[in-house]
Amino acid sequence: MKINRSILTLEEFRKQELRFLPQATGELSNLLRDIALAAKRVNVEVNRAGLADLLGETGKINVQGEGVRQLDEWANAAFMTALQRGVSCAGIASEELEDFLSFDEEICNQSKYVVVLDPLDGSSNIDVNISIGTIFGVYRRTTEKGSPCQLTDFLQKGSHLVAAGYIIYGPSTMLVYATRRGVHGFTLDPSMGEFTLSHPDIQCPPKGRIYSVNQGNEAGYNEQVNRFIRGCQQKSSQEEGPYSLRYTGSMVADLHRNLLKGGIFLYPAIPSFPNGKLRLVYECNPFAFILEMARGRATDGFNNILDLTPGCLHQRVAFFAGSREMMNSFAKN
Ligand code: P6P
Repeated sequence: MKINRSILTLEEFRKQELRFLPQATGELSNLLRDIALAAKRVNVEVNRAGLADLLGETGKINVQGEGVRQLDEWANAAFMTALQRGVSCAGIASEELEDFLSFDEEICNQSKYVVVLDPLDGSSNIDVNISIGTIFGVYRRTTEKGSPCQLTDFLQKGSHLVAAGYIIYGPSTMLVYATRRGVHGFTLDPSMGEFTLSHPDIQCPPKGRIYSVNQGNEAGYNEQVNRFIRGCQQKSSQEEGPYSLRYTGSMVADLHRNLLKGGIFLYPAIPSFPNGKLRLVYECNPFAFILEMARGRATDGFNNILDLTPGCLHQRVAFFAGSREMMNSFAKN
């Protein structure tokens, strides 16, 4: 059956996809529904944060040593609730939780999936109205169904991801969802409260004119990174046309733009983050999976991100990701 790509809601898309996977139980499809439900709830709060006094710090410090904003906590609770009530997930690991959380209810223990989650990344941008996002990944658990999930379920390589995606809360709210069958973008239609298929079969252009890096950290970059950045700047004088530096300080916004338009995102190790700043389990692995499924690439400067075995939930890594030809140029430079 050929998928009818006219305006499809996420529900209709899920049902049509299941036709291609006769052996599927529908559990992953239900998990996607639960994530979309939480995303709609978070979207409402993000859109009214400025009015509802949900901005600002809670005064708490998370496991990262970073100030926890009210909306971070609220978003984490929204996704936890939707995933627990949806009973298609045995537990989660979240940026906002020091340890993983097993839902440990009989019906949840029967689920074959666990979710890794950054509920609201880039939240420092909330106060200045820059796009922020949720990042998620779905693993098939390695521990036995029927028992509570364990830490090992969450410390799998990114190459073991079954699905991954993000929601970007921007001028429009969009859910991008990747499986080994492809990457698709669904834009929230606020008039009916439904995510609708707006970007079928997303593929990252093999090269682009955008490089995304925090040049304020340049003094801490190694020679390979600085040589590549200089190369991007010098290309401005060649016939290929100018490169543009685009960096918002919101990973989801920067990587979403580069996924659609082509480009490279760099967050190297720096003295204040000697292992890199971004987290492997719930930020870099999901984006590496999405990019690889969209013909892009992601490394830590040496190894494919998806080949790394996480040592702990909040492990940080250097992260380079984007168009395949630009990534190859970076690797060779
Ligand atoms: P810097 C946001 O805090 C975040 O984790 C990512 O979303 C973003 O790409 C990065 O940090 C920005 O870090 O050090 O450039 O402000």
